[in-house]
Amino acid sequence: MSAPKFFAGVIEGFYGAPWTQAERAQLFAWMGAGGLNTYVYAPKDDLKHRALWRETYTDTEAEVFATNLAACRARGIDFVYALSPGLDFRYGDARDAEALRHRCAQLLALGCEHFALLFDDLPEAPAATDGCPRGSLASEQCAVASALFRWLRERRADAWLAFCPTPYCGRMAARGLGGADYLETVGRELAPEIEVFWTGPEIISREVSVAHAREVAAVLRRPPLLWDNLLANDYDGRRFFCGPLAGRPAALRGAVRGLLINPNCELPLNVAPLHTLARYAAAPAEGKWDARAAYLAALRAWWPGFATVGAGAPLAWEEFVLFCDCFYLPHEDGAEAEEFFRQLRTAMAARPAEAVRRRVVRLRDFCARLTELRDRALFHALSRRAWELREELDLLDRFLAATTPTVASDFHLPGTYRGGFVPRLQRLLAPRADGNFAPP
Ligand code: GDL
Repeated sequence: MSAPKFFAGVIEGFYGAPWTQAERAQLFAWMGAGGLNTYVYAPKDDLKHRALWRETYTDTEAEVFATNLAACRARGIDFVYALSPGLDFRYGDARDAEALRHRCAQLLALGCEHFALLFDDLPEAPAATDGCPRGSLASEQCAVASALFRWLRERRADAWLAFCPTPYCGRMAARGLGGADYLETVGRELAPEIEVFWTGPEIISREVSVAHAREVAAVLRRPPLLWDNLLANDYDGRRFFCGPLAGRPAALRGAVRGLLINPNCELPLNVAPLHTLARYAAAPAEGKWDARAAYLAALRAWWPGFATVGAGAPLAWEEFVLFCDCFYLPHEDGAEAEEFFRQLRTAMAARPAEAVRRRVVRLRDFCARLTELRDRALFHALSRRAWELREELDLLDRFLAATTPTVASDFHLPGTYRGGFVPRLQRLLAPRADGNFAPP
């Protein structure tokens, strides 16, 4: 018997503007080229995915799905259609179960066979036993998902369903989100063929170990399907992540059903994440997964996208790597950025610091020259983050050039530079080393 398929691919599952059709076409081309086999349609802020999940699609909207299904089919990618009815689902009300089936019927008619039912991010979840005739949220959700699965299987022998529990990471489970014994109930009551999404110990998990996956599998009575938010940036508009899938050993593949990344909201920023995912999925299970090496190879693949217009010198590879290392992973900066930071800190105490200034200026100029990128979509995706980095480097350069205790800049004036209500709020509470927050 052949080994079960390992699901490797992308979840469009972030908050904010969903990808455009042109972006999805690009995504499917990248995925196909990298051998990635699964795409999940789950954009949180697509109204009919979540807030208005009962409404049917218009013919025009249905056509868009038909196009995407065909594009995926042509590339060997399973298109998974996800629906998030949890915000206001009425458990035990036959009309809502019927609304789910109605929506799935629309997609079945278009040739979709892969579905997902998502119950993540429900603000009311902790207290939710009211409105649950079966006495628990987990039982209700399992009943809904299992019934839908049976209904799908009656129509398509190969129909496939995934389920996202309300507590979908270790921390949420430990806090009892969704009610007592939620995951145990899912293990017992959810039809065994249904896959269960899981994001790891945290929503954004720095590491997902084999031991962790096995523990979760024991409770769920099936290996989890990783919904991996490591490279998602919807929770912080100032950052993006082009780093590798680090913190997931190759052996983890044997302990989960698959790994799907929910990546940066800006599609053009996902070249390196997709490359490293493709490499991860193909890496020898026994070998050591060298995330950094995969990342550097991925940057090589991304580098042609940084071709510039005009007669100026091309951008420099060295600055490109440093720039990318400044937007590496949520919990760590890349090695070059880390080293650069150390140099900066040392230089600030030993001014004037000409050698470090040269490096600052090179990176600052790299940021400024991104305006010359031929790939305008890439430039637009990068520009606000690059602008911010450039501003900070410019200010540091002024400081490193001086010997005075303070430094003035006409371009960094209070109110405009680092201004705004949110930054003011941020200064009221500072994160401490133990992860708690306190007034600074
Ligand atoms: C989440 C949301 C996801 C979001 C991500 C990162 C899951 C299952 N749900 O909790 O939609 O993009 O965090 O902010 O991960």
